[in-house]
Amino acid sequence: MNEQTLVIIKPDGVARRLTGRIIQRLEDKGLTITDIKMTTMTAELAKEHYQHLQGRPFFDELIAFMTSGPVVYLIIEGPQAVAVVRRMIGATNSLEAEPGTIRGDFGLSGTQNIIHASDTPENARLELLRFFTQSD
Ligand code: YYY
Ligand code: MG
Repeated sequence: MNEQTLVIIKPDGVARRLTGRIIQRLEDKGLTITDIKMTTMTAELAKEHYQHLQGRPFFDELIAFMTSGPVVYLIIEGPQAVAVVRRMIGATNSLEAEPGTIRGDFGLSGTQNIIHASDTPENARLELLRFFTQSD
């Protein structure tokens, strides 16, 4: 049964011109892009998106980073897409992400880790609503 998940190519991924290679990996896997757009995230939406991290020492830096330039939003569809894409992006800290994962292959930073993907089907529903229904 098909599932949808939200992917965000973060400002560092866009600035480093990794968009095409990241999309290639998702399509090579057999996943389908059902919507795509590029905008700069507002601080309001960034704070809402990362509300689970409010109060952490890196929070302000994270919001500044996420709003520092354009991001690419993708709706990705496929069987167990949430879990499949989470495995493809790798661990949160790029230094610990396995080779073969997007973060493992392209990054060396904890906060600037190239890509976001929803972590549960419930969060995917909320995030798709947040970034594709409410914001435009
Ligand atoms: O879902 P994921 O992005 O893998 O991790 P989260 O725990 O949701 O954290 C969101 C975001 O916050 C992460 O991608 C980088 C940043 N961050 C950080 O800079 N330092 C940490 N110790 C934890 C998270
Ligand atoms: Mg997360």
